[in-house]
Amino acid sequence: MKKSKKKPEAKAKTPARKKVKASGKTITKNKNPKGMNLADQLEKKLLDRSATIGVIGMGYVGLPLAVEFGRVGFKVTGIDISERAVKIINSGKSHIEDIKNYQVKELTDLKRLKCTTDFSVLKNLDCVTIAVPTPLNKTKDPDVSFILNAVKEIKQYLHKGQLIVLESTTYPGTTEELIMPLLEERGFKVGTDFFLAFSPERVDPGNITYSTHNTPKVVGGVTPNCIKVVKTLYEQVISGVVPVSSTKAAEMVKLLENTFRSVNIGLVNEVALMCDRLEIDVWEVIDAAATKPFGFMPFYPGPGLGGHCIPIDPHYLSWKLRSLNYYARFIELAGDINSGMPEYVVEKISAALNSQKKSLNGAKVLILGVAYKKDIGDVRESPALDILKILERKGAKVSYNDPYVKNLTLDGGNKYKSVEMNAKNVSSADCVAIVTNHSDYSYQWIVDKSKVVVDTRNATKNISNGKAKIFKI
Ligand code: SAJ
Repeated sequence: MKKSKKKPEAKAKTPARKKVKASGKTITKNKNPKGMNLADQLEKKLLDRSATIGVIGMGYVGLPLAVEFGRVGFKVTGIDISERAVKIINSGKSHIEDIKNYQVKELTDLKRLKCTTDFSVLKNLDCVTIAVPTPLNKTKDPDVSFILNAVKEIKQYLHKGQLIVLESTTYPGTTEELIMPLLEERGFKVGTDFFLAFSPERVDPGNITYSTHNTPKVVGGVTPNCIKVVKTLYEQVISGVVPVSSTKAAEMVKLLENTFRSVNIGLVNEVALMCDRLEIDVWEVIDAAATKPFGFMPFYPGPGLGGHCIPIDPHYLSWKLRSLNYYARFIELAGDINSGMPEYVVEKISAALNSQKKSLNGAKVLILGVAYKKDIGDVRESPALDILKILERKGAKVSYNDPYVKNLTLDGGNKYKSVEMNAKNVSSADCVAIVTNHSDYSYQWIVDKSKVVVDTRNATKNISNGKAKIFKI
């Protein structure tokens, strides 16, 4: 019998390069010890940073998340269908306001962040988070097509030991009723072969206090192993991971957060309509109520509800409940009131023009601020767009200024360019309407130069009336 050749004693390996965890504990890159199940193996790779992370959707949620993972030492692959976004990020730049270029460049230089439109990279990724849009379609029903497209790609490359996390806001049940069956069609068992979880994003665009790394993260898993690995994943980058009992609970947490805002904004918008009829200054009333140190949280009236979340997410919840024969009255009522605010603002502009013996038809109206909230440039679902459209329809000659939004195309096709904020443009307008209260504006100067001002944000609260008459909502 051939003598088996004894393998020369393997040379003692130099100890694996020690890496120091953010917490100061050293971690070493060991081989996966025999006998660990896939969840334990993934957990170990997360702790020693050898796990590879994928983020599908390089938008206002995905890019900050990718940056956080890259910053603590993970190798991150960003996946997006937009060639433009991929190109910008790979060139070391950011295409979203909350992430600065240097934050991307740091990581691309270190080869810790690379983006691609090629989903086949998924076959080499240990963890994949999905941060794609979840809009409403024309009939105000959930449009989960972006999630489904991402999941179909993931399914193709799903492999043992992989963790899939949905972050996009969606109706309760999406993860386990829609995604899980699709992925299990590959013959893998969730919780044993692969792991599936939901963790709502809580990005507040423009918020300089709270960003991804210091906003507590709720996580829900399909099985105990799923919750274990998703908790470990986010614990590497976020202080405060909050596990809940299921993915449905985690999906519902997010919808409660945003429905809470939408309903309270709807309430305060209705209070504004009531105070208008009572000839009471709603802003004074809210400020006074806000002096109550307990049991009250101020919300403020506005021109309507903008953004890609608050006007939309609650309708994911009411849609799901309709399928269970329940009518979510608060959500629908708040939606009615909030979506009626642009019309109310136009009524105020009409009243302001009347005070100057002018009619809306033919009047020159200057809108200040078209972003959906102050100090950002995002116009998605912005009520300013509705106000512009209604004013156009009623024959007004509309222009706008927004330091964050240089150009604007209304879905009807009309194109606008932000006009200069100069005395000529302001004084020549028959009415100036403050729709987004950017901090850049000098409100005293605006009131001094305007014939009449409509203020939808109480931006002129500290301004002496100047020569213009101020109409507040
Ligand atoms: N608005 C009012 N009155 C208020 C507060 C807001 O009219 O008292 C309007 C705003 O002008 C804006 C809209 O409502 O048009 C939404 O405002 P928002 O402050 O909720 O801002 P978003 O939608 O950019 O961010 C929200 C997050 N905001 C906060 O938590 C403060 C949070 O609800 C979510 O984390 C995030 O959406 C999301 O991604 O879901």
